[in-house]
Parts: sequence; C-alpha cells; structure tokens
Amino acid sequence: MVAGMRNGAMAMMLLAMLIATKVTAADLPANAGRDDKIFDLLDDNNDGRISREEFKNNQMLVFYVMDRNKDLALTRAETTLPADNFARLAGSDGKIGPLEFLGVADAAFTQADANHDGALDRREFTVLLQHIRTE
Ligand SMILES: [Ca+2]
Ligand SMILES: [Ca+2]
Ligand SMILES: [Ca+2]
Repeated sequence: MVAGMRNGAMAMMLLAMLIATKVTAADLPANAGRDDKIFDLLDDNNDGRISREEFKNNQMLVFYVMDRNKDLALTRAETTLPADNFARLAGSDGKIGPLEFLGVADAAFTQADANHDGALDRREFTVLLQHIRTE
C-alpha cells in the first residue's frame, strides 16, 4: 500500500534525525564502531538486544530533548523535518505530540524486527541503520 510505504519512509527519516540527535548528544566520534555505539546507547540493560521498550524509552528521551519549550509537543521549528513530512506527521493540530512520535518509532521498530521476536539484535539494527542511510 502506498500509505504504508509513506509511513515507513517517514519513520526512517524521523529515526535518522533522532539517531543523529543522540549521537551528537553523546558526542561520539564519527568513525568505525559508530553503529555499535548507537546500539549500546539504546541497549539499556546491555543484553545485546534492543527491546521495544528500550527503543520507546529512548525515543521519549529524544522527544524531550527536541521539545525545547517543554510543552510536550514538537513544532516544526523544533524538528529538522521538511515541511510536507512534518505536516503529515503532525496532523490537523500542526504539532507532533508524544503519541504521534511514539507511533512513528513503533512503526520503525516493527519494520526493523525481521524475525519478529520483539527485539532488535545487532544485525537487525545494522540493517535498519543502512536503510536509514540509503533513504
Ligand atoms: Ca536490551
Ligand atoms: Ca514544544
Ligand atoms: Ca528481532
């Protein structure tokens, strides 16, 4: 479905932005091993898998960092999204709320979990990052 594909592409774009934010925030060097470091940042309990909960929790942190005026809504000025993508995500109120934000993160996670075991291993995560980079 066209709508589904659009959501997927949007999810990837937003996630790319989020990951970029996280990397900047952590002040990581942009060289080899970066994917591993991003993975470790998201894997809170260090079991080598990113659970849906870990993924969502970290997305909420990113949301909070991006939400500069802390009104629990992202305006376009608070994101780096192109206008049309922002408009689609934000809906009629013109802002991205926490639930809309988590919905996108959720879609990206589901797409990345190739073997449907409810967690991303390093391999699935690397594939996700590669998708993001080639979008
Ligand atoms: Ca984990
Ligand atoms: Ca805000
Ligand atoms: Ca999996």
